[in-house]
Amino acid sequence: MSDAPAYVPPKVWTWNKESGGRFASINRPIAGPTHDKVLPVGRHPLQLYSLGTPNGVKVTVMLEELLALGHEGAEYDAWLINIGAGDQFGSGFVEVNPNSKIPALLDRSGPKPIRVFESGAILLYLAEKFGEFLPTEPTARAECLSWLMWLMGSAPFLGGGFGHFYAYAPFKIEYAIDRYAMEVKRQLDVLDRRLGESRFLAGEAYTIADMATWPWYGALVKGAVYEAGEFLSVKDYKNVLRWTDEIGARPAVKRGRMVNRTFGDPASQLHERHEASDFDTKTADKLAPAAAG
Ligand SMILES: N[C@@H](CCC(=O)N[C@@H](CS)C(=O)NCC(=O)O)C(=O)O
Repeated sequence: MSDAPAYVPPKVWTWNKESGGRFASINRPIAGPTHDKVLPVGRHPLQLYSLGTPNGVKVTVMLEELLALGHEGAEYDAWLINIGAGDQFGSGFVEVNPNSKIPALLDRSGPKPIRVFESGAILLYLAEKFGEFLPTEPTARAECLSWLMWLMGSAPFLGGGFGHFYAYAPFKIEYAIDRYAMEVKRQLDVLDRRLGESRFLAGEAYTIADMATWPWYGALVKGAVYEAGEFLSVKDYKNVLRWTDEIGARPAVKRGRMVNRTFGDPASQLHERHEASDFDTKTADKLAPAAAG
């Protein structure tokens, strides 16, 4: 094993603001707002404050799926929260999510706005509100909730563990990469075995468990996150690949993954979504074609 930089933990941990990691400028050991900022509110019943990361995409896919089924009450304004600039620490955002992380949802359809934070809770809230993508039959419902909770517990090992140490840490630590690569491959094998016996995670029907899992492990097996496809031999997980492709072909998924996206092909980035027509007229390539030339 290679030598890691020598480190002896002090008696009491103190905050090193210059830790050098990719997110050093936004990571803090304290909660609460850093500045006053009122959140914008659009005209639709649902206000989403988010960013096109895997956790954000879970919710925009769900909203686009609900709209595709004809649920007009699922119309939404998706506002961009720039986490690199610290928008998640604005007072208005913290009122909607005291945990200062995207995605956060405000349902203004009733007499009093209802806040929902944590992507898994948002999926469940929307599934119950509209009666979609959450089976009612007890066995399938239990499978759906089990896989949803599995994802919520597992993805931090992929993102905060493997992704952080493999792609973002200021130096490579073999022990950390090894530990999290092993866990992520184990998780991929869990998924692969399940998807070898079942078309979707909860059974024959596509549910919120798939919507939660696809933006993380689907992106991973396509080599789209952390440039780790080869390192993790993702091609071995054939059932996950089959499931990833089937979900990725859904029109609502194609739309959902564009919302609040700020990276990749400009034609795939819809920074804010306020109308269904925005997908045709307001992508980054169309809003700022002059910026390139
Ligand atoms: N468990 C949360 C995780 C959300 C999360 O980690 N969001 C990240 C972006 S993917 C974030 O907002 N990070 C900002 C920060 O940590 O300050 C959920 O699923 O909603």
